[in-house]
Amino acid sequence: MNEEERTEGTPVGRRVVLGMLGLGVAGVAVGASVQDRVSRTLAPVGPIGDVLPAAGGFRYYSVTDSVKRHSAATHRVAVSGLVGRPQAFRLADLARLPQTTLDRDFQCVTGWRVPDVHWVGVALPDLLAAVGVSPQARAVRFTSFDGVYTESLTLEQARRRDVLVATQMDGKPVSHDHGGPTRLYVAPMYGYKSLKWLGGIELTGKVEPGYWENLGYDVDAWVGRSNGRDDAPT
Ligand SMILES: Nc1nc2c(c(=O)[nH]1)N[C@H]1C(S)=C(S)[C@@H](COP(=O)(O)O)O[C@H]1N2
Ligand SMILES: [Mo]
Repeated sequence: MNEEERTEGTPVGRRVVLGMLGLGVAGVAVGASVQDRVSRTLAPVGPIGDVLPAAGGFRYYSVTDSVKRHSAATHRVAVSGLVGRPQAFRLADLARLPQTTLDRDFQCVTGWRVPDVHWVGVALPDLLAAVGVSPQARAVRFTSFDGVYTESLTLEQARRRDVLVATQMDGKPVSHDHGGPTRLYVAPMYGYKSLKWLGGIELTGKVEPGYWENLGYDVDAWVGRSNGRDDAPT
């Protein structure tokens, strides 16, 4: 898909050089923690790359040019629609709900994959239980405070325990560039389901296709099953 790759201040050339040198300490020089992981996992170019496993690093994706930062103190996730008790959850409210951890790969439909990412957050079924889902609800719609990106799940998918409102990634609060303070993490599906900058969760009567789904990608984006578009790059 045609997401813009954002390199967030570190020139790709520099990262490639660091990757070629194979420096685990590269991230120290780069500074930012997430950049650390990006640097360490960037596959070296050239012949060396051919003999090493294809270790994908995260790309930062955003369909919008810039996204307003939300502070951890004032950020809210509003749960609304077909629920008994609509509520805007602060991070402190989320922290009082049961916490779920998952160690899973993160896989973009375009082919890059980051192995074994450590996620912490509130399993979506626990959040849904806290607001009480109305009997008419069939689906969940997610909105980003970037103002553009949306996603959806059937209610059955949303009740899986490997779907999180993630607040931590690899031992730290989810960074702004990775969609913090709160992002969705849908472990069994391709990365485009894992909406960043999560601001709204609405229970609806039917699935409303999300941003990429309106551009032709599968609503059911299971990794390893029929997926993406027929002409999707691999
Ligand atoms: N709001 C928003 N969420 C998004 C996207 C986006 O462009 N905007 N891109 C999706 C895609 S295609 C992928 S692969 C992942 C990438 O997550 P990352 O930027 O943390 O690597 O975010 C997903 N969630
Ligand atoms: Mo993606």
